[in-house]
Amino acid sequence: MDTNRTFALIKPDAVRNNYHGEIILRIIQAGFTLKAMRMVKLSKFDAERFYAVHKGKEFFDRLTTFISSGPVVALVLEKSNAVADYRALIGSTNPHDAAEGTIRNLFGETITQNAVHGADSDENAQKEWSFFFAQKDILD
Ligand code: 3AN
Repeated sequence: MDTNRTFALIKPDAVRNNYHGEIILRIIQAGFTLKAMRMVKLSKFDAERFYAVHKGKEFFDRLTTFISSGPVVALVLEKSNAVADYRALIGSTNPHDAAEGTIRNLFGETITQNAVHGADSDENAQKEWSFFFAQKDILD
């Protein structure tokens, strides 16, 4: 399992607000290297597949409608301790609880429209980037 890579998604609210450039800059300045990047608009069907682990939860429809509402930027990021360090950089799921200076604190609006996603384990990171990228699209 690759412990030096994680998967990140810049969500439609951040792209709509033109925050995606600044978010990528902050990710790079925090020491991550971009290994793959792709901008895409998901269908509702694909959003439901991507967030399948949340199926049945009260917020599932709200979340998948939102994620398919506009373009997202999918990223594969490399750094030692990538999963944990990226989650520290973005802060808590709810922007109102996210620590000062974190990406969700700076750019998130609500628990659904929270600017970015980050994989929560090495295993999920790999599953999630495989949803957006073929192996050949990811730099060595
Ligand atoms: P995180 O992205 O911080 O790992 P998860 O995996 O628990 O959070 O949730 C996935 C996404 O579902 C979150 N990014 C958030 O947008 C949304 N979400 C989580 N909990 C709620 C909730 N109670 N109400 C609305 N949306 C939620």
